[in-house]
Amino acid sequence: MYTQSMDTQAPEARKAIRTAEEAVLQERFDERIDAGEFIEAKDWMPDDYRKTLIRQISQHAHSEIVGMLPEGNWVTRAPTLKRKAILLAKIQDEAGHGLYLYSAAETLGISRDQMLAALHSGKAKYSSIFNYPTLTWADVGVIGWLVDGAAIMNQVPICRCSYAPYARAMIRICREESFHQRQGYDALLTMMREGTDGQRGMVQDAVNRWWWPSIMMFGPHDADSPNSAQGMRWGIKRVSNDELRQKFVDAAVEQAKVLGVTLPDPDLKWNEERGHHDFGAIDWSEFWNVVGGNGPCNKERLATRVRAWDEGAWVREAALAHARKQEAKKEAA
Ligand code: FAQ
Repeated sequence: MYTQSMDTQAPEARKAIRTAEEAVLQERFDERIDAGEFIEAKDWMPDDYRKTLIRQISQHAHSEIVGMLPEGNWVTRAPTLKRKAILLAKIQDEAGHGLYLYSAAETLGISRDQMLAALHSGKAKYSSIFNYPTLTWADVGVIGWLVDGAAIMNQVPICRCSYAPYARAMIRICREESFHQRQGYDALLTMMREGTDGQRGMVQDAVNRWWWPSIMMFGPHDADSPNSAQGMRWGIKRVSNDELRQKFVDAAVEQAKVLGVTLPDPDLKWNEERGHHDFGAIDWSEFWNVVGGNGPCNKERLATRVRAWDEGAWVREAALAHARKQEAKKEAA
């Protein structure tokens, strides 16, 4: 056939040309990363860079969506109309963050259905922190202070991530996260300064339960973090897990003093030589147990997400039918 007769190169030769072309593209990509340039969706990128980004961004998106659940538990029981309105706005923001992030991941060639299927089947990870229960109203304030606080510490450097669509999404997300952190801290300050002894006790109890899981959010120690070295090389990760955790601990100690709560770590103390706070050993067996699906609320969180997806099928179908109708109208006009 004509096309075959034109194809004079042997498969090995074609492979060698492709490999040589890829080597040039790889070199150009490395130079751009070294120069601190941003990579856009249509630019050439190595497969592993693409896979790493899909992994991280989809996990991040799932965390935002599952992260709506612990606080959602308190919408109907918020103590005042003002607190209820603030909490609703915050939870809606988290949904928006999930949507920006799913969109950013889609630019890498994965579909939203694929990502959600991975979440619903329990295959995909999301942040360990959202597998803990919210037992009292003080938990909502502590999530804002500590969980959003840790999230911001981790996410500000991602605004400089080498993959531009992710970096752009993060700029907007970080602005909203600072409001989230402040609303949580403000709710706790009110309870500590204007509340009863019982309410102050609730705040301390919530801090005791959320402190360790919050510092686990940053992931394993650098020496035990399999993805860190390559993530840093590619400019996806700008600051290491341990450095971010340390910055978070240093900031939280001062904020705890203003609030009037103690952090539940007898080994937490200022180290003059290091210019940082030392802190106690993290229970990594608890962390990996939660990451592995066996935390206090993993099963409940996943079941809630799957139920929401199933019960929302009619909304997706209606939206598609509406879009098809609009399209047909446009064509007929
Ligand atoms: N939970 O080698 P590394 C939020 C996994 S958003 C579960 O260090 P990497 C907003 C990790 O995936 C919170 N798994 O991995 C909000 C990896 O497993 P894999 C989410 C974790 O990627 C607030 C393995 O361990 N933020 O809170 C966790 O270099 C309030 C080895 O770890 C982001 O996702 C964990 N905590 O570093 C919403 C930020 N830590 O995938 C509602 C973007 C580690 O190889 C209410 N992500 N693992 O099977 C990142 O910055 C990074 O992915 C890290 C992990 C730092 C999370």
